[in-house]
Amino acid sequence: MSIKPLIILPDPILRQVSKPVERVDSDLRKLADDMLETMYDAPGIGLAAIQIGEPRRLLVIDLAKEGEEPAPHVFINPEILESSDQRSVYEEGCLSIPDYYAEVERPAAVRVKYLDRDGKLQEMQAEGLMATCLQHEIDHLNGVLFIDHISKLKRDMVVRKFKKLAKDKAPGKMVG
Ligand code: GNR
Ligand code: NI
Repeated sequence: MSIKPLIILPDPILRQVSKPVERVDSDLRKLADDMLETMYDAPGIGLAAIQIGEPRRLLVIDLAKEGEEPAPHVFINPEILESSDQRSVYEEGCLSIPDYYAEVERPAAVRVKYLDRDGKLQEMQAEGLMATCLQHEIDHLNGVLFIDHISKLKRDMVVRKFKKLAKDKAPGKMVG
């Protein structure tokens, strides 16, 4: 297992639409394990493959709190089958947009189908933080970020800040 570097805004990789997984084999399970290790190290509660530069429709989630038993979930080719009319608001963050948080309104509950790490078809009815996290991660598979759900004014501010940070860190950039 290994920890992979995270892709950070404004890297255009984050805007790629990920491709369906064709085969759930040991290579794919290795990628899922690397994603879990990278997520735990960050730390975060979810991670989409594109956040480590792999444009495949695969995401991992673990909502267990500190001190609890880990509860890793692997979702392959997830699809939202149904979304509730009821909405809920969560303060979201993203490992690809470090240290920025904003409230996002989304359907409060979703029903998803996906393949598990054994390639078996599964369905899950999710609510609360699991529903929010699944929607946040499935957005990543479609090149969508949580800042796409906030006001344009706030989004432009965040993107400008991260563009400046990336420029200041660019190789060849001198101090002063
Ligand atoms: O670690 C994460 N926390 C979080 C909090 C509220 C809503 C969504 C998330 S997902 C995020 C990790 C991440 O960037 N996943 O793509
Ligand atoms: Ni994210």
